[in-house]
Amino acid sequence: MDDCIFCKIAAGDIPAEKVFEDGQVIAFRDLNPQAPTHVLVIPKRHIATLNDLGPDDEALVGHMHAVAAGVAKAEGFADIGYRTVFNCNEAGGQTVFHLHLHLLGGRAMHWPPG
Ligand code: DGP
Repeated sequence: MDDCIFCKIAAGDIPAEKVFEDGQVIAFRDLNPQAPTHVLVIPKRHIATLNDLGPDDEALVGHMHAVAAGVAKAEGFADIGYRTVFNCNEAGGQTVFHLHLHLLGGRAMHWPPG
């Protein structure tokens, strides 16, 4: 998508601090971190929201979680704990309409979330 900021990050047209990349996904640090570690895991292929997943995307979503768990381990907080979040559409707090999994770690999380 020409006007998608995360597609531009995936293409390398906009810089981001990448922490992981493979053929399917990129993980990079959030511009506006909400925790000591705040990483976004995105598919390289444009998918707007969770509602736009197709039946063939289920493995991709599982892979995104596995990548987040790997980053949590690499960042040193896998055992103490962390949070992963998909925001979906406006009421869910989504502001960038390219699927992304938030990985938040390095502090205690609260429940319920705001
Ligand atoms: P959400 O509200 O779930 O759509 O989260 C979007 C996140 O994306 C938000 O935490 C800020 C982050 N973000 C927006 N633009 C950029 C950018 O250009 N670079 C990086 N690294 N993060 C961005």
